[in-house]
Amino acid sequence: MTDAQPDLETSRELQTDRVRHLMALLAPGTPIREGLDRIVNGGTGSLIVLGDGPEINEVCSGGFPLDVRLTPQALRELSKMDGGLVVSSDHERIKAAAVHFVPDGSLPTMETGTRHRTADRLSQQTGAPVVVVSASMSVMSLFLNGRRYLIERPEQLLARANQALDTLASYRRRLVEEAGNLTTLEIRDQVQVRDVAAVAQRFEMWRRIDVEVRGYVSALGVEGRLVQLQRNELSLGVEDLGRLLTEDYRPDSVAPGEFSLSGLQKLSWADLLDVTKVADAIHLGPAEHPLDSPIRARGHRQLALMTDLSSRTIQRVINHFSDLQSLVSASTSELGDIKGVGLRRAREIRQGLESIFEGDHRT
Ligand code: 3AT
Ligand code: 3AT
Ligand code: MN
Repeated sequence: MTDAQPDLETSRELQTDRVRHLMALLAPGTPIREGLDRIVNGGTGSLIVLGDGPEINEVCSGGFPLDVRLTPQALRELSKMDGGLVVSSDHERIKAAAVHFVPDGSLPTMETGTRHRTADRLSQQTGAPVVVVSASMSVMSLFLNGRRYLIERPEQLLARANQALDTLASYRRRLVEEAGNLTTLEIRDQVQVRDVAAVAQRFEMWRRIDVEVRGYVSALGVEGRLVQLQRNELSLGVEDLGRLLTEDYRPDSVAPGEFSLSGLQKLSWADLLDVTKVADAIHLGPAEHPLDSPIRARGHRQLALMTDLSSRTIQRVINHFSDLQSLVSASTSELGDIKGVGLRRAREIRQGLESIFEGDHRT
């Protein structure tokens, strides 16, 4: 698997999305998770297919068909029998118990115990997720498409979530710092492609850790509240920053809405650390725009930071000027003459712009 193959990359992304979704369905607070915890604590094991239908029936032999509501108690009691359980795809009903599964024995698996080998092959053959509680090791695993994912205990997840939160906080600080630098350069009209790329780079680094933190939040279920609150705190304003950056620096040749930072998502971590590759991925360079070529903001970010204007009014003002520099040199009456702006808003804009030029700016 190399990073140069976009198809693999996408399918890997999709798979992680699916795993993340499943981990949320198996998170603390759900009936199925409470049942799994009971099985672990009781020292018995279990083999549970999450999904029913013809492709599952094909690999079932023996057992007892049922159709009972999935409760933690039922899950534990029915797991005491030899064999496995079939659970409906929505995790609401138990459809069969004490089933002996007979998936294709030629499917490859690295597992050793018969329960785990069966689960691995079952998931490969049917595409359905399969959950195993190991009686001998007291751990829970999720099998999906030939891979095994550990279903971690909340305390393990929390430790890693807290580390990720620390990283998120320091990435946020760096992002705010870079955005502040950019503001300074915008005021002096000294922005180069590399400065915009540096903010974009920091934005993407922040976003990646944020995805990780959100994964922990969903896998933690009811135990994830505090992590969620801290995450929300650390995300304040960041999405806005990403949007404003693209509105400010979208090349004229690209239609609004067609320019975004999402091109950065396919970069490997190593490439993301390379500003040239970052500029390239969002089409700021280097073919047409070498890193040190000058570039001007339209003014979206400064207007949004310095004033309380609606984005519609900001767009009107920006449509009127070619870039931030010509906006800055406009007089109050010139601003007030723009349709839909008026004198009061024009004063607000002037004051906002003057405040950044006096250096007392927020970032
Ligand atoms: P016990 O009376 O519990 O010993 P059982 O027929 O109820 O026997 P289990 O389903 O409890 O059997 O399985 C017990 C172990 O037998 C689990 C596994 O290590 C071994 N085993 C079961 N099926 C196979 C197989 N097809 N090949 C090798 N080992 C197997
Ligand atoms: P443990 O870690 O011991 O729980 P294991 O992978 O070592 O799991 P075992 O061979 O010890 O698995 O088998 C344990 C039980 O798993 C025995 C039986 O109740 C269940 N099991 C094994 N193979 C199947 C199968 N093909 N279908 C349904 N249940 C199975
Ligand atoms: Mn075993």
